Amino acid sequence: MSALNRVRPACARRGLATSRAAAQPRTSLRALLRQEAADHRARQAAFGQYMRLAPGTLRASKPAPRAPSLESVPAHIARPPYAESGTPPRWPTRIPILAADEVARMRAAARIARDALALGGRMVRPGVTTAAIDAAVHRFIVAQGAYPSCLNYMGFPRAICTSVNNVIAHGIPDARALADGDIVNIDVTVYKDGFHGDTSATFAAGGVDRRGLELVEATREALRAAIRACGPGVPFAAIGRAVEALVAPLGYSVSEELTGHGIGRDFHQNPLVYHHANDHPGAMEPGMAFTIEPIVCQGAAAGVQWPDGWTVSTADGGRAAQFEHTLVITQGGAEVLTE
Ligand SMILES: [Co+2]
Repeated sequence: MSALNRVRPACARRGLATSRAAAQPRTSLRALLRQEAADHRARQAAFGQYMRLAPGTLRASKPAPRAPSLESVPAHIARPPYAESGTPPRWPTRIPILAADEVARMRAAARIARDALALGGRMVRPGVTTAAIDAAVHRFIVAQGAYPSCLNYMGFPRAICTSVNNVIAHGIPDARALADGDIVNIDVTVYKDGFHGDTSATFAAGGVDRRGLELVEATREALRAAIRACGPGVPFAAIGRAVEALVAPLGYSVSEELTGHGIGRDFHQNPLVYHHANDHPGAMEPGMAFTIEPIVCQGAAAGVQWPDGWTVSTADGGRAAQFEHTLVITQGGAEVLTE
């Protein structure tokens, strides 16, 4: 799961259908529909063939909001401190340096996350709901004696995030069946023995168009390039440079609003890991653990937050892809814990 830097709520943005109608009460419905059809054709030309999701897309199938169900986690499983309250502890200012035994515990959590993600990915196909994927991944994680870290993190209602097509991040699994041609990011974080491990990948449901597949492959490669850049003494800014060097020439943009993050005893902690070209200070040291999780967008990377308080989609409707690993800096480079 990404750390949220800043995203404007959907209602605060101009140009959405509702605010457009409100701002221009004299525009006829026919003119609005004509404009919408023209916008749709332009988007298809630019971004390819896929179903664009909007809050309304889910209205019919979306289950009523409900409190996260902690009963689905057996009582013997150790829970992170926010599991009941929903409120995570304050971020420590310093970046923790993990000892070898702590890295070993984190590696165990990370491998459960890796296996849970693989299980979720194997379920991706047209007709399967993201709620069904969530349920299966949840069952797998608790069967390993671990806690699905997203559950009730700041009130998040499910075990995993599922982000489809133009959803940038933090999509809530729901009763919408995946459509042929969807791309879906599944984001899994697991808490076990006092440590979190966090990983995500973007999967194809059925036949995804060429532009979608190219976006997914470029994002996968951007994560690989960013990991190759890591090592002791390397500035954190090298991550953003590596990602941008790969995706900017392809015409893609990188989200600045959602970032990677330190991880360990806390789900999210310092440092924030920026994936866009930046000159933020700080360098990697052996024992530091953090995620790299670039979100690469076909069009502009600016996001809008849906009324559910979680889902962030692109403002321009273009697709977004994301891959994520948790790594720890070693004396000689970096170990990817979720691989
Ligand atoms: Co994350």
